[in-house]
Amino acid sequence: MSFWGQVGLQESTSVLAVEVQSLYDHGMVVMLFVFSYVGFMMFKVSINGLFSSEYLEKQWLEVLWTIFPCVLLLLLGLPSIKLLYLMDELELPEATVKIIGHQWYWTYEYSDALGSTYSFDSYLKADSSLEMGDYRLLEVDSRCVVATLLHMRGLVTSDDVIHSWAIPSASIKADAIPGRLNQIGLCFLYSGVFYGQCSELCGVNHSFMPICVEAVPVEIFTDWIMANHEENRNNNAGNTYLDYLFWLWKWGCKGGSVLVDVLYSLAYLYVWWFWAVLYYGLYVPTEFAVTTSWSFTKWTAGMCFSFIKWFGWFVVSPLDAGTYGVKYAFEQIYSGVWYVVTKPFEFSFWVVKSIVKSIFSLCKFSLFLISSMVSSMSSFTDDGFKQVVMERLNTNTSKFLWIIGNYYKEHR
Ligand SMILES: [Cu+2]
Repeated sequence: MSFWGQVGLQESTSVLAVEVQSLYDHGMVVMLFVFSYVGFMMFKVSINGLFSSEYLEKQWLEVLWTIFPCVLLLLLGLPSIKLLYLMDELELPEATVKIIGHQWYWTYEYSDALGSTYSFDSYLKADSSLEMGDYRLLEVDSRCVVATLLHMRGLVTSDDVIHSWAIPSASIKADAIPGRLNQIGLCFLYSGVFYGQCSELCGVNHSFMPICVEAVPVEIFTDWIMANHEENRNNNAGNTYLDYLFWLWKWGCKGGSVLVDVLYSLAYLYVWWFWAVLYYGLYVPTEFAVTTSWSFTKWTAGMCFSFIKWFGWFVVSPLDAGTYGVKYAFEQIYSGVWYVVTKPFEFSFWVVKSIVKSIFSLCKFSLFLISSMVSSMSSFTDDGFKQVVMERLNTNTSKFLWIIGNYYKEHR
């Protein structure tokens, strides 16, 4: 059954879905404007008997209706392209789920760095086993579990034909293609159960392989995954050859990471030394003090000193000092006018220089405006939202790394 709130897209449940839906709204606003304006013009032209006298042979009108649509297309295209890259690029995820499509069920696979691979199948829940509140044809026997507000990655593939793993409310859809891994970001904004369906026709039971993701707080996720890995490890104990390989791999990784750390620190120290100490610490402050503040201080001090001297004179004999002050002001104006009259070339050069300088600053400012517009257009969400999301992401990441780090220490 449909409700009024379901006319548009579903409520966003992931960080990127918020952006995607804002892009959708942005596009709708632009389209509404275009359709209403074009409709109005069509109506106006159709009832206007003097069309040819008003709209034909108007060069400026043609220029306008070429440039304006270009700007509109840019407004639609730029945020879309940027969002496309944001959705596709996943850097350093904290955890990975492998999602494998089968005819007609899904398999979810979680592996840890110690060689344990925990996987389970996720089938549609039959009507007879549905409980109160379960959605028919959407509920599964075991859900895919992910952590809320943690940078997680899904690797989607298939064992037989092409399927597609999709969760509309999180703006996720990735084709599951045999022999190929597609990656998706799984970063849900809050805990909950989110549903989707296979979105690529894959055979008779295509409609009966739903997707059900359960997003839980990071502590619960780690408890769940660690318990399952523990059980998995106990079941598969006693493989000495594999154990030896893992030992070799583990110590190789450790040596490599120490080497990388040392090289990185050296490079960092070098760069830091050059920029922080030599450039920003010594060169920039010295240059600033010498050029700007010194001349400015000298000029201000001179002016203050002259004014105090003149004021003392004004207190003693106001008439003389007042006359001198007026004369001084006139002299300043006169010398300015004299400079313009006697040195017209220098003066015009100064004027041209100032104009060029202001045009240059204006260009720089417009470039800055355009670039900030372009960069802000890809993110419609306000900074407060981003800040909250980033803070929680950071907290959850450190929690996750702390728990997982202890887990690896225990099993070393
Ligand atoms: Cu399918």
